[in-house]
Amino acid sequence: SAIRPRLLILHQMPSQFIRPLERVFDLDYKDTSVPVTREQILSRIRANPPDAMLFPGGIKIDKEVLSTAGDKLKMLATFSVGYNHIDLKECQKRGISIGYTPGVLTNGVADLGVALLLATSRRISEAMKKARNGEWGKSSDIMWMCGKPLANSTIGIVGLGQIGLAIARRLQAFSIQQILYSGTREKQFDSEDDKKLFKFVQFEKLLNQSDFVIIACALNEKTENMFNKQAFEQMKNDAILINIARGGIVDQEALYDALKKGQIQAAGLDVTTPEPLPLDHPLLTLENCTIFPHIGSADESARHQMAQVCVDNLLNFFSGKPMVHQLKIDNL
Ligand code: 8YV
Repeated sequence: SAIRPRLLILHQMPSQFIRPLERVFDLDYKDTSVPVTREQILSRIRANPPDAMLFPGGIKIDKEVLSTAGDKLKMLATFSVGYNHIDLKECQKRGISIGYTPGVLTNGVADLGVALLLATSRRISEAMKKARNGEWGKSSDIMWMCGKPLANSTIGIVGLGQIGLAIARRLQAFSIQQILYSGTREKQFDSEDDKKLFKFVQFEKLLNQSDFVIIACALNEKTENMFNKQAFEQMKNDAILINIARGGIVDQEALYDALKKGQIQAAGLDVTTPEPLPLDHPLLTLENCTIFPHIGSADESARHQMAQVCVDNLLNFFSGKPMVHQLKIDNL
């Protein structure tokens, strides 16, 4: 029988997604919830060079990984919409095709973005702690442990792509005043209401006019560390920063100083550098910094659809059909 292509799977997948793959591929898969280390990845590649790899957004597929795999590697399936973890130039040079999972996680990530904004603005982690440690009823401070209201506020969204726009649509329900957005291009809105609500502005203007700043853009050379000391100096002292995109967009040392000095009021991060954030990281000591463990797309529907898209991208590619979502490297 024809030799089956080898597929290296680098994260845990529910069995209903493994079964269709094992019918077509010679699988190199370890069903374990323990994250795989870089050394293990490289040694598994050396031991059995794959034709394809399936991996999450947190695993770096750089030149070393790609050259260790050599010419056999033809396709990458990333379980993510982000692709900053992949060396695209090296893939292009090697003629490697990339499948990814845009669209199916938009609602999930947008829901989590609103959840993180509310958790941060209404000090949920502090409140939970007080309810659990017996302060409730013992201190009248709780009555004035006030959060920041959304109504009549100005929201600034950095990157009004599918996810940024989905967050904006959700926030309209909170009687906000204005949505400023910055990024690569101005959007054309049809309705008069949208034309009034959404305003395309320069990054600096978004920083100094927004009550809530939401990072929803991709991580690339232009956006790396764009939230640095200078950026925080331009933000309102009572502004709240939310990051549901990539940790690398925020200079975390500058963020710590800004939060400590009250240069901004609070921050909510679903993404950090590195991930997981080390337990002794100073950001974890701040009451006004809410941190989630990168759960943006972790809702039943989004994650199962992402897994299905990864499976379909792989099966289609190796049967000569177009992927469901192929990353067009040349257009980037
Ligand atoms: C992924 C994400 O779940 O899609 C992305 O880019 O950040 C998340 O949805 C994460 O990268 C793990 O694969």
